[in-house]
Amino acid sequence: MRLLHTSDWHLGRSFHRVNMLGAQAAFVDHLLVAVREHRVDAVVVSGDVYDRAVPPLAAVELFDDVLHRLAGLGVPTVMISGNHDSARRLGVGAGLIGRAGIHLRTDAASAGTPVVLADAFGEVAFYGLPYLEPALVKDEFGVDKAAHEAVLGAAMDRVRADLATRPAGTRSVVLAHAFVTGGRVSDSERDITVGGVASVPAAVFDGVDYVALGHLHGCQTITERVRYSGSPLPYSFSEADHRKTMWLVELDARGGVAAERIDCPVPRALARIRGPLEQLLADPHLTRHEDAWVEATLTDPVRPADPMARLCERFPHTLSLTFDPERAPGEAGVSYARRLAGRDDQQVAEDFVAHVRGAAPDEEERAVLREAFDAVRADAFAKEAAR
Ligand SMILES: [Mn+2]
Repeated sequence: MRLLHTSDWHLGRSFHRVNMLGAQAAFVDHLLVAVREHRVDAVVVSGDVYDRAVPPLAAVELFDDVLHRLAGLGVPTVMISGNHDSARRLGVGAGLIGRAGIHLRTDAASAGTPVVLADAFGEVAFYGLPYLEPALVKDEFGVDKAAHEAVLGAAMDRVRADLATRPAGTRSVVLAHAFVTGGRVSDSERDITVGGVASVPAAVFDGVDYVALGHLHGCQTITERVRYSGSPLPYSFSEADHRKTMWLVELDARGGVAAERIDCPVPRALARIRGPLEQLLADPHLTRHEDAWVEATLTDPVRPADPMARLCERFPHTLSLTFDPERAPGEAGVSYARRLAGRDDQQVAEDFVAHVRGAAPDEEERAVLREAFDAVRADAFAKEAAR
């Protein structure tokens, strides 16, 4: 069986000030061409279909368009909700849409109930595990601890239990929206840390033939059977070196996996450039970036006048401008942005405590901070989900 695995469309999201709907529509066209060209048997979409709980109308219309066209091709599709989607909103009409062969799985309670498709070699069970917010689903799975590994592990126990009741040789595919340990992050995924832990070990997925992951926006192979497709479009400059793709997965008669990458259309290249303004305006090596979406970091010790307008004369698609002045060695005052780079909320808060009190927080204080951040995140997710 030949699968096309994609995720993290984030329909309705923009890239800095650029509306990406046109690029998202071009991706959808490309997806449908790929489905036909490669004679795909099933499409799997692993969450974050939309960028937010209540997406703009144009995004909803694009989603409606892709559903109609997939149904028109007669290619079965399995989709789950991600942490950016409102599971309940996305799931409205799922029963009816399912009759057209588009299977939306947005309810944690149906984790152990697969969509069963078949090819010449027999049946393939597709288990759609929507994004599982630990605090909201721990009761559903009867686990004590609101932790990603606990709830996903319990959901996978249901998958394995169901699979054990099926005829020997039944192949299996799991769709999940999660951060698996070892995966590389970018700046456009929303933090899902709970209890100081964001990721789950790949071993929670043991026992199934292929795991189609969503959440991380870079295409990556965790193991031969556990892969991220990544987002089809970049949503941050940290993705400047990504090659945006989908996985074309061949599941053989015995559940063996072979996968190749199908490139997505590139609306415009991304470039991150850094240096003093005059150098960026004159450097001949930067000619190749003149047509790119540009993130410029100016290192001038003194902020030059009108930098955005001047940069745009050479790089008309400059979208982001930051200042990181170079200072003489020994000179104090590393920029605030540089001090925060790569640090998560917890670390910033711990640094703050150390700064104002003169002593870093102890283990108990760190736990209090962690609980506060977890509570804020869980609350924000629950509010979004209920919109
Ligand atoms: Mn995402």
